Amino acid sequence: PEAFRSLGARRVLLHGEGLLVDTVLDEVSRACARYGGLVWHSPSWDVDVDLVLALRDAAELPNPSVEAARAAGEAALVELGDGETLGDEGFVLARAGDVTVVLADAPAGLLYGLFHVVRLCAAAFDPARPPEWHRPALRRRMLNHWDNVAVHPVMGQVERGYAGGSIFWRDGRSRGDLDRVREYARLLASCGVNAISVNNVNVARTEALLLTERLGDVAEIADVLRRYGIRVHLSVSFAAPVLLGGLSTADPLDENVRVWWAATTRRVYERIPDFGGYLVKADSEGQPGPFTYGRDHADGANLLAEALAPHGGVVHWRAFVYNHHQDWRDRSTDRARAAYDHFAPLDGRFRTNVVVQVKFGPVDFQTREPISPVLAAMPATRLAVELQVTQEYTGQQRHVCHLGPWWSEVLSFAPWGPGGRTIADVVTGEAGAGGGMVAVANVGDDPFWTGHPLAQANLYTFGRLAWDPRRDPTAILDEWITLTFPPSATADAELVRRTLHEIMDDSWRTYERYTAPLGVGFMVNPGDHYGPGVDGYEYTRWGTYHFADRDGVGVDRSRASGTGFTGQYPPYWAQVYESPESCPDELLLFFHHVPYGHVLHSGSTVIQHIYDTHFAGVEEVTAMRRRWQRLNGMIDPSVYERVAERLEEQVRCATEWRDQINTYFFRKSGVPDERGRDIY
Ligand code: GCW
Repeated sequence: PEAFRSLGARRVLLHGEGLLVDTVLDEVSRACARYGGLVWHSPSWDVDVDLVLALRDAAELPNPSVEAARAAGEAALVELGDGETLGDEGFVLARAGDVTVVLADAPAGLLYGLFHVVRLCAAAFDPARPPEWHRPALRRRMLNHWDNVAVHPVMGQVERGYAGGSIFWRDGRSRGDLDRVREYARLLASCGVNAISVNNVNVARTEALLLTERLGDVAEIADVLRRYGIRVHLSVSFAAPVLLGGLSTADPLDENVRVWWAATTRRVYERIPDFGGYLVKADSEGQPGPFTYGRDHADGANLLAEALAPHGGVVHWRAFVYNHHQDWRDRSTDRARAAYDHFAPLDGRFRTNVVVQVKFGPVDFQTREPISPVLAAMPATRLAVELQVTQEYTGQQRHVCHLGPWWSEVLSFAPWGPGGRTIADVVTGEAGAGGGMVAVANVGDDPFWTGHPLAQANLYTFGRLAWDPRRDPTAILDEWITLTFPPSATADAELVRRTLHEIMDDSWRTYERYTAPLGVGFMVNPGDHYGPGVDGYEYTRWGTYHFADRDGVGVDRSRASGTGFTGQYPPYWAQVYESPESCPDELLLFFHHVPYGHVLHSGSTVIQHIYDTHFAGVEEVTAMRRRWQRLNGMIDPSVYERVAERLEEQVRCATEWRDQINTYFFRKSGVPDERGRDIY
């Protein structure tokens, strides 16, 4: 609420009509009621104001200072050279005399403009502030909830959820607490998210019913989210025609199946006119899909796309397809290859309202892996990159792990070689027609929303990066810190800010240091994926192996002697990754099996690197804990305590990682630590 102080103390005039304009009015009114400001909704013209929020369709405005502000905004737009293309969500902010003006072409632009003013605080009213305009680079900025309606016997209410229960569902039904959903919508809009799917991609029986019998529950959520410019999407089961429709097949080329999807989808739009579309996990980890009928994923996706097309909906079809029944003895199958092998040949066959949603890495949201080659292999397909805000493999919201720098590396990766187009360019697409950014959500019914209060920064950063994927993640983090820990009577704001940067800026790299080394991945406990389990997955069916033996470690994915995965990249990276000499250190064990004595570019051997990074990682976490203690008494005690308690756990768990990894590799290799530190 503090962030609204600057706005709420001002005199604000709002001009325009529409659902989202009403939302802006409500936001401004609440802020003004709290901090003593005033608000008018046109046509009250005879007033002096500090801020005007107006739709540009207004003809001349009767109040001279308001009209001057509007004219200044228009002039700024012309000067900025992009006057005609603010789009549905963009806005311009300019000053005229003592007045700040926000102009937009559509109500959503005003809503985002309002939140921009809130973010700027007093700076929005600085007379010297030059004009600026903003428009999202990506049209769809989406979160996927892996929330179950019915509690799943293993996964619970939220699959891979680390922030309590679902904010939508409890014990098999809708929670009905729409106030919480409303606050959530507000939170999302303030960081730019405009689409969410409300149920798990693993669709079980109860969840399948959301498409039909329980559609009313989805409609209720949609009614709330709509007020903040957010569309609802639904994860559906590919087998729905059989499960729900009583058909004998879900074959995508069967006429009755097509008719069923068309009719069912029509009913969805009757209830939810702005419904976003379907999200599908098919032929993956036990979910049904087109393979059952001898069809491919283009056939499957196009079936749903055809049903959605008349209503303007879109299918997000996940590329996360691999054999999860691999025999660990089988060295010819490589899970990293699977998405490309399945999808790249289908390029050009997807309808225009299909977005193929690709996990950022070829395996599974690891702390470090290369960027998925699928993102460079389908120029004729709309591609979205999928990130994981929920920290399944990055500390499960018990560890501080700020993921902005990692996502930024993903987005700025240039798959065709340095200086070429980037992943951000791919998902933006020509004229914004790309598939956008999607992330698995990290929010639950926890009082801090995300379990770890500092994990909120990941949610915020995702939204801001989806708005502008080229932004510096540290600047985004700075924004979040300033908004979340505003100056107060008891806090030295600068100390708080500096301390949080010290704790968070490099926390992803710290996490990388004390967990699985050099890009090899996994080494987590099977099932819950928390904490070290070096051989946890080594002899399983999941296709995630490290192949450590007494001589060396890593997965040979070269073309010369390995699985050939390197060949899925365009030539520049295919060559760089192919040889251990040119492969970047941080990915060495992802691409190569090397001896423990192999010398890295850093000058260290692999084994010594493992020891050094693991000792360093724990020291860094201990320093985080110490730094946090400086803030005792300066911030809300409940936030302080929650973070302090989680830092204890992080120190414990990082120590466990360090000792298990170091001991494991010492025992395998027999090579002692050069510095003689404790290895067990
Ligand atoms: O990372 C894995 C998770 C599964 C998840 C799957 C997916 C929803 O361990 O819990 O299932 O990815 O992305 O579909």
